[in-house]
Amino acid sequence: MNNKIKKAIIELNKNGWTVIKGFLTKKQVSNYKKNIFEYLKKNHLNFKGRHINYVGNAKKFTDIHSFHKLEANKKVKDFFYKGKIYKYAYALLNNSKPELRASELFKKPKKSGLKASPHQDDFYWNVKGNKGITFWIALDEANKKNGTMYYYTASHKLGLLQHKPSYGKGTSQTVKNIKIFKKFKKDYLELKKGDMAVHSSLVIHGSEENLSNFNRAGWTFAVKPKYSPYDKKRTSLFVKSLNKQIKLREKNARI
Ligand SMILES: O=C(O)CCC(=O)C(=O)O
Repeated sequence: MNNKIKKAIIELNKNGWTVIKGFLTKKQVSNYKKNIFEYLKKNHLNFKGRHINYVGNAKKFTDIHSFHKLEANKKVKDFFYKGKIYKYAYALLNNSKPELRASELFKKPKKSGLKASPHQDDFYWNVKGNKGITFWIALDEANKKNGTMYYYTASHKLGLLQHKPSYGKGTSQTVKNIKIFKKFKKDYLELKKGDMAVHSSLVIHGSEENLSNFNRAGWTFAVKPKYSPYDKKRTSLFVKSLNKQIKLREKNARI
């Protein structure tokens, strides 16, 4: 195991998140970004409901806020299973086989990108044991000005918390007890293209709107241990809440 991975394991356990600088080169970022964006340009209208969100009601490529079904693309799946990200996932999951449950793009366009209310990923994933990890690769620079992610450092130690509907596109649930946030330091990420943030599915995190003149795209891999099954009861409650919010959005868009 190399030193970068060792450091990542220590920080992830301590803080609930870590950053791997220069995970991809700028050239790799520009190639992957081009492929993903071309795929979305061609195919985004084939997706609806929970799989895609636009900043407004028009279904324009430039207005895509988030896309939640990139794992349907073979190249994306291969990038995970055949690349170095798999090695990180294996080590960070305590030497157990990782399973890619989803790959998403938080495209977050300039001047209009939406906020992600503070949440824990496992409230969406509903994986028994809550041992999942998210890998978030910066396809653009990300900082406080263009709606970078923030973490409530070490909040993963609280375990899974109660959430309530956020009514936000792309992140439909938010932590119910906001008083809890005061107990933790809020750390904002400063990422260059190709840096990769890694977080526990239990750490509380979110991001502000992007009202700047700079796009802020992040490409994510949601990973769980292969041996951990989904909790059916939690999944069905989550899906019910999500579908209710989507119906409401569609109704409001028609008014
Ligand atoms: O990219 C964002 O703004 C939010 C992403 C997020 O919440 C996540 O990857 O878990």
